[in-house]
Amino acid sequence: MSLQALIFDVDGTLADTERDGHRVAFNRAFAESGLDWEWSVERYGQLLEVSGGKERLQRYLQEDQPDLILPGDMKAWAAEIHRLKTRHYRELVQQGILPLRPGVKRLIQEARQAGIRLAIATTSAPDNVLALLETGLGADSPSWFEVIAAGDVVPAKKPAPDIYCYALEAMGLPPEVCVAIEDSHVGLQAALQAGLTTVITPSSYTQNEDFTGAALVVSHLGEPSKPFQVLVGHALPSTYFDISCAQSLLATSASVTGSRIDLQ
Ligand code: XBP
Ligand code: MG
Repeated sequence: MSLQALIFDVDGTLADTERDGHRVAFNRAFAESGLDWEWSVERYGQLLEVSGGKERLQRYLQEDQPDLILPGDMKAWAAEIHRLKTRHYRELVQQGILPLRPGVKRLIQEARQAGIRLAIATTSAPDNVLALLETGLGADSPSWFEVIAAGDVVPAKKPAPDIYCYALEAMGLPPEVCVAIEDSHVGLQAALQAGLTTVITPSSYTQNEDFTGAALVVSHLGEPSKPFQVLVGHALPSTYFDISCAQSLLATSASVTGSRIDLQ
């Protein structure tokens, strides 16, 4: 199969956004709402098991604030806090404190030059994605992505495959011609269930997660001057992740799938 598109996750993959971005933005939204809650680095790591900020907030309420009496419906309350959080997150991103991870910009530029199509599949809210792209890659960069599948566009968030299926459908492509780039176990489950060959670049919160099923796990996408470390799988002779590397992963996983079919 010939590679036609790369589908990028956002948080943890494009940039390490959770600890110093989303977590801090939540804490600022709590303070702005008169709540004396402070999500520590450790507690936030546990809450990341739930994807989606609004959903994460509801999990926190159930587990840590069971006696809290809300003025109204929990979902509406979470949506309002989340609206404040999104504003704080955008401000943090625009301050430039969340740089793109190694190799992200290079790979996106290479893909554009090679005519490989680009998409985003994330649980994060669309505003967050736009802020990160515009700050990291330039004001016109959102238009480089044929589809930015984000947030509530599908009701079932990762690990459900829905957001990847949505992106594939919007591009009119089957999964066999695309490679997904993720950083987490939850994201990997979503991509695999959508039938995608998946590369993992673990982020600070996901270092010790289970990446069984990934085609390749590398420390980061790497640069010619900053080689990646291969954690699982084979990438030789590449020392950084490029289009030819994505192409050969696709060819390998196609032959694996083929041999599985042959055995049945
Ligand atoms: C990561 C998430 C998001 C962010 C916060 O998404 O689970 O919920 O933590 O963003 P991904 P929101 O790795 O799929 O990019 O508060 O907007 O949900
Ligand atoms: Mg992620």
